[in-house]
Amino acid sequence: MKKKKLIAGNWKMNGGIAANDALVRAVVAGMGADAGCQVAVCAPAPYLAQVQMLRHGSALELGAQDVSRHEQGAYTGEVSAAMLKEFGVRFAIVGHSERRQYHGESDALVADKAKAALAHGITPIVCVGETLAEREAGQTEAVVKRQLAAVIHANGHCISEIAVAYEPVWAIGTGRTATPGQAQQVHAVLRAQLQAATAHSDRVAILYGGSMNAANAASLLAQPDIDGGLIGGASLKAADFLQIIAAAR
Ligand code: 3PY
Repeated sequence: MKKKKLIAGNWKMNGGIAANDALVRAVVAGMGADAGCQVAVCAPAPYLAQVQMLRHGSALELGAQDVSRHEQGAYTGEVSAAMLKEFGVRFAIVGHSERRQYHGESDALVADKAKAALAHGITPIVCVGETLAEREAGQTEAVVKRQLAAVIHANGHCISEIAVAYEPVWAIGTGRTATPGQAQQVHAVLRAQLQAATAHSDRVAILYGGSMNAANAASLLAQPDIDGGLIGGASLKAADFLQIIAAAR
């Protein structure tokens, strides 16, 4: 049976009570009872409860944009995996390049966050990707392999329970997208790395992220090793997000 693709919206620090209400209602109505692929929205933490209520009874899944490496305690501002789980969170993005870049997140921290999510039955969407300078220096493969290796090393036999998102940093929020060929090349490298790490690598969805939109989704999703998308700006517009979902069927 063909594996269902996963389309996850990353709202980033956008939204508001009224806007979320309209967006989620439109997405749920447009998806229907069976979207033909898995669909999730990763909302800012304060809105998780709202989205959880709005999605109730639908096929839309809930995701968070980050998770603490810690279980509980004196970690002001942090949100634990156990807390996310209580709100029905199924996915948590970890290691998005915006967190690596603006919050100094290391490979080791990202690996710990993935571990914390897995311990509570939440699928971490582990983001990897190279900067423009790294691409131009021919380091793309080495960078993404190093980032994924840290997560593989920390998570051992659980590694088949993660999802991976290849997000070239130069394609994030820039309107530039990797060509389907460029993306496929990196996805194949990640696939081989996962195959070497686990006999169950076929369970791992490898998503493409980085300005995927309604216009380019079909050609990216047609690549053999692209199992879905992590969608930024286009996930904030119901019509665009629904077109991407349709392309993933
Ligand atoms: C983008 O599409 O720009 C993203 O960063 C998705 O996570």
